[in-house]
Amino acid sequence: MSKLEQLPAWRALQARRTAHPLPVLRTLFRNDPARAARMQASACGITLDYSKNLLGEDEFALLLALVDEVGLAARVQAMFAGERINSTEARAALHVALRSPADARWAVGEVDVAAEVHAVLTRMRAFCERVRSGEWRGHRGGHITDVVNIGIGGSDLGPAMVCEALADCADSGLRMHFVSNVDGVQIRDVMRRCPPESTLFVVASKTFTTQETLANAHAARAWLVGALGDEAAVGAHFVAVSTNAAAVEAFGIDSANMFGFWDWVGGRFSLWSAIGLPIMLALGPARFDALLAGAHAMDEHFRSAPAALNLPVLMALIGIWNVNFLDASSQLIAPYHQRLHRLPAYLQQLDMESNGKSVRHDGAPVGVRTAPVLWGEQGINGQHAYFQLVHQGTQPVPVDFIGVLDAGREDEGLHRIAFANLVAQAEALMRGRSADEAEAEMCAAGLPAARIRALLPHRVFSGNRPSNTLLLERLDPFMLGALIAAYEHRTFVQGVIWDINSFDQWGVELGKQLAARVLGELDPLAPQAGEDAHDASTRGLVERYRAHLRSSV
Ligand code: G6Q
Repeated sequence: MSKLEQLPAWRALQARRTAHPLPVLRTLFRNDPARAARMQASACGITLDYSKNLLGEDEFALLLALVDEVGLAARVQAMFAGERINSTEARAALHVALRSPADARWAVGEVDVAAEVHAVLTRMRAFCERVRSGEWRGHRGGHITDVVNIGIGGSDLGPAMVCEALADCADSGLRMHFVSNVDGVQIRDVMRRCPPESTLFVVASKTFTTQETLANAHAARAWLVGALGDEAAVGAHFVAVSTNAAAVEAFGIDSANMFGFWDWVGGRFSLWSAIGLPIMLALGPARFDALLAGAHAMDEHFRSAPAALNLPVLMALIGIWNVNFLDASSQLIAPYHQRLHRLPAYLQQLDMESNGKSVRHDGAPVGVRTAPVLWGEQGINGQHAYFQLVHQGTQPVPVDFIGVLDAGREDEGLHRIAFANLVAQAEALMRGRSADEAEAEMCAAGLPAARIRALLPHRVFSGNRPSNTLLLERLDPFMLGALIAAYEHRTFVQGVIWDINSFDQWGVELGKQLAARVLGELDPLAPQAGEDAHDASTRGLVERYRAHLRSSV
């Protein structure tokens, strides 16, 4: 039995789960008129209603006790103090320093992190103002109309998601494009749409060694030089965001046009750093500052609010209950706002890359289930597709409904329809439809008794399916920053409870290594890989591709 399973609160939760049937939400709401008001918390313009979870008072109290038993406060302090909590890479995880005010004091070892962060922000602001105002000129003297971010994973998902989410307050007129896939399709689409003389490429890669990003960057560079007929054009059309200055220079980008960040910024926590350059280009420095301010406000809430009122802690505890005590193996993210349609993909990386681990800090097996499969897309579309399984499937799928109160546009009437659906879905999952209710509905519709009998099992919804509802007052930079930071800290808290390192990603490495080897073997002129190089299936796939190449020349 793991250390976690031996903690008194964990054991008590387990015992309750075994000895008591799950609470029935309809009954909980009926018997406790104050439940909804009590099981809410707000911070930074975001309200979390967690009352539609299968938690009674006792389970909730035990989850709060767990927070103390795992020593969360000390771990939070260690993160904010810049300790090397990413133990396997011997690095701090200090993304919170990226969004703190200029007069804050942060240090990693002897280094004054705050000064470095704000020096880069100052350079980013100056650069973005030049591009946005038209002062920055392309090689042929025209101003920039299109920005293409080339990056992948943490160097793509954050900026892509935020630029989309806040597109309504983008005022630069710049058209933003994101290229991450290396199959040639995305970059070709961009090349078709963008005029080379007015396109700026942002090559974003922490390591500047990532195969996909470098291959796309080289393709973009060849296209640009080919179109403008001059190698020297690269200087006016390429900037880089990286921690690897030497590799950036080797690529041909002047280090004056490189914006740096640091090894203590994990890729999936990096949108607040220079990786956010496309965001600042699209929205302007003031709105980027507001995004940082929202995240900082959530940081302050996270480190100061008591657990029972702490948004990220509550979200984490509910997740723990769902995963470890209700056996939920997935978590659905359902934003009811079109602009948030990339949020699930962003959160998928944040959570699954951080907590998709099976060993503890000390290398021993965790012993309990860790991160669920996180998935989703904007909720309205989901309702007409996969929500069927969420309502009537055989496995519990906890949902995070995310809604925005202020439509902020002229189409309030349409927005209201989306909001009504959010509320109705959460209610339907909670209430379900009993056999009596289903029968009464069919009787009222005049169905014959035999038909009612046949249909009844299909028309019953068990209900009692858990969900959170997160409401943002507005979708603006401040609240989006706060929302993202809340999920970041939720992930961290769960990592603390499971005693895993949420900041490394060794699982990504093996595939990368093998891909480099296979790429060489796909060359039809390269000698065939030896019998023992791969299993028969892998060898067969490689051979199939080589044969295809040979037959198509
Ligand atoms: C994020 C991961 C991963 C990373 C990409 C891109 O936490 O480490 O998604 O962001 O592999 O890496 P580079 O930025 O180094 O190109």
